[in-house]
Amino acid sequence: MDPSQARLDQIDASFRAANYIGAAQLYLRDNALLRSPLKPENIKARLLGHWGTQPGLNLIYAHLNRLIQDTAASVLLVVGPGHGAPAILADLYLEGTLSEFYPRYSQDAAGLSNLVHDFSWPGGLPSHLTALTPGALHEGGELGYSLLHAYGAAFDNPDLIVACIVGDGEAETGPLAASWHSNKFLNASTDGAVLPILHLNGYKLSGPSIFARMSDQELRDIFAGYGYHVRFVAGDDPRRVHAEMWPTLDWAYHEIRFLQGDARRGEFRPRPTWPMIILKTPKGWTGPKSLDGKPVEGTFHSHQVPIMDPATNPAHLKLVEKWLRSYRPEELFDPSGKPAHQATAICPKAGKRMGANLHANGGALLQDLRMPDYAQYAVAVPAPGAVKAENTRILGNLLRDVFRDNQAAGNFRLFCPDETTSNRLEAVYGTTSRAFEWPLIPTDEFLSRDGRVMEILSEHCCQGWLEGYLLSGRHGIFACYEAFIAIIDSMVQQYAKWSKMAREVPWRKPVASLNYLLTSHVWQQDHNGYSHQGPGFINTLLTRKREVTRIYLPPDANCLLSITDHCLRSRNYINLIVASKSPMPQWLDMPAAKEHCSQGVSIWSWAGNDVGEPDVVLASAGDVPTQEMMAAAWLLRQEVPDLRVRVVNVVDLFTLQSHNDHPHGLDEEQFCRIFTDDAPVVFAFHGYPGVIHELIHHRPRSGRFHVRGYIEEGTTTTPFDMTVLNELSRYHLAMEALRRAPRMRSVGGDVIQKFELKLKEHRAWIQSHDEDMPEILNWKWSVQQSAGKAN
Ligand SMILES: Cc1ncc(C[n+]2csc(CCOP(=O)(O)OP(=O)(O)O)c2C)c(N)n1
Ligand SMILES: [Mg+2]
Repeated sequence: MDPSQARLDQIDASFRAANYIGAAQLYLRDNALLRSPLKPENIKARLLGHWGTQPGLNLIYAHLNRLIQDTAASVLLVVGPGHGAPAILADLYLEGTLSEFYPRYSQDAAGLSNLVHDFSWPGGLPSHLTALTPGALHEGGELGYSLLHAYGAAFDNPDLIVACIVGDGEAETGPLAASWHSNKFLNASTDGAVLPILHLNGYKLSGPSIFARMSDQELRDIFAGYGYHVRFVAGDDPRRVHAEMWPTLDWAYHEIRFLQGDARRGEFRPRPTWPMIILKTPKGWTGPKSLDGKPVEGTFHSHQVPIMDPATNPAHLKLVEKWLRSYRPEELFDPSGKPAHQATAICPKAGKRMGANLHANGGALLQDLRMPDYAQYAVAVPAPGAVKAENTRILGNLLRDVFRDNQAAGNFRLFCPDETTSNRLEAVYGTTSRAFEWPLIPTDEFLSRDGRVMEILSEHCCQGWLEGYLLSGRHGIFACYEAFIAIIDSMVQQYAKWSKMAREVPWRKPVASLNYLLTSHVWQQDHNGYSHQGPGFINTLLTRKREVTRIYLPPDANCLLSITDHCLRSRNYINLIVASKSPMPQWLDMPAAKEHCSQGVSIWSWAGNDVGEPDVVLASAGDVPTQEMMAAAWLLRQEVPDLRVRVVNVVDLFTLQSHNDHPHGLDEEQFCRIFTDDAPVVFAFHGYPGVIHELIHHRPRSGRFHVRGYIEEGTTTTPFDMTVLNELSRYHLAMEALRRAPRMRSVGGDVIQKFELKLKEHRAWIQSHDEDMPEILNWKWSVQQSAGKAN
């Protein structure tokens, strides 16, 4: 549609109104409509927030509104510079959604006054976009993830266009730099579209952006290489920029529809080139040009609050007033304080407003996953330890059928940095494949346009896509090498913050949980060694809000099935599952596994010999530690039959914490029923020992817990040697039990000496044979019992 002057004027009025409301939020505690001269007492005591990015955001918002009016498209907006919250709040206010979600911000003088006052006020509106913001699924506090969230929301949403504003500073971050490649995974037929708008306002916080110093040709070239067709909109005269932005957005929209139309008729392009806009407007555009002779507009000096002392400097107060009045507020609000028709006429109506887009409140659209009965994938366990299995390979069968059963709904994806096969989950390729939209060649395996496995060698991309996918109302799981999940450590911290806040926002509906399957874990790195050993993600989740995180360490395949089923059905959690991919002894049959997992921790009475009071409790969490602890129990039964041991297995780590500190924590009575009141506990743990000490800190006599875990020893060596190096081997555990059990102090010495000799023998053996001793390799749990029953 050709730009009409009347609607260009409406766009400009909306742009001015939003700039006014945005700037007013930074400064004014009252006198929001400037109906009297600005006085020092109208100025907030603490001047917080960011101005520089705001005008660009407002320009884009107004023009997207026009596009929606003309096309009725469903547009979700992702705002990379989340520090521009006052701008977006102003736009939401003008379109009316802010008032609908928060009646305190009604479209009248009182509502506007509240909005302007509340921004950055204690208990008021935060300085960034948050879960409180209607229409938002992206915070933009920690920069770098906007484009990933945008693509995550677009996958499997064929009718959605996600407009994504990327700051030119944000674009320098690693995750953002990697995320341009997301278009190689976007199916033009079955997915929606993403329209990146790179906002070249020239500056970051205190320096120039790299992209802003590149020539147009260099920018065109780099983005053409990424598969984008760039058009520029540039200028510092709002009227001219409006006149350019309108047809450029129309062009982008038609390019999107053109690509989609072809694909939806079955005519896929081998290399679809998606549109992208580079918007070049000055940072702090329309704000104060200079301050005390120093340029402000068009420089990084406009990044935050450009004039900091208007309450005490009368000349600066005048400058602020002049700036605010330059938007002509008397034209933008009617006498009642309601935004004037001219300023809101460009806003779409009802559900078409970006603040009302339901995809930003994904829980409102969420459908349950159809879950096959996981018991049908059970490993038959005729007796504890009688068979071995690769735990993740068994899980692959369940995931394969989750894909099968949810194919029609198209709401489940697996995200993985190029390791689905290595993680032994390749059964999933029985019902789906890996997504890839660019050219395929005959030697490719498990690769197709409609694959639902998202493989890119970027943990950042996997995490960001999954977050966007979940927050827009779908389900997923992220399978990753344990050591390298730390790459996204701060991303998950940010996600946990969003999740915590979202729970406190009544209109946000629960979304599917963020599920991690960490495998190729610390104890099985004989192939890769030290660099691949890092169980620290447990620590990361340990310190997040207790409402949000869950940590599971299933000891075998049947427990892994049960736990994964639970996690995939759950809502609003961050679930961490750590599981082995190597052949491991299987302990519990399916009924016992179900029971054990539902309790989270239980006594494996079939593995111990305590009748009543044990001398020592042998506890473990994690599959390899459990194997070593079972072997330790076995050794002790052979060598010291008189010693009464109780074997305990922990699958849900938070059961250890006090129930006052975590909802999964056992109450004190349950805890003492399992761990006794005062017996020493030797604990074999998957991760860093300090984790267990932290969890049991409030438990009675916590000093009786003696934890063995990963102590940062590693190299390329045999699997058993990994446990030896970290003093978690069966011999170390058995010796610890003998040292700790009071009755054994006088009699355990000989056995301890024997185990120490075994460790020496082990060292010599692996040096000359390059593999573990036969008694380790061939060890099997052998107390003749039926398959384990948890109790
Ligand atoms: C990962 C990360 N590093 C640093 C910061 C601190 N920071 C906040 S805003 C900003 C500059 C952002 O520049 P740009 O993306 O160009 O946004 P705009 O110019 O639109 O404000 C920086 C460095 C951050 N928020 N996130
Ligand atoms: Mg910038």
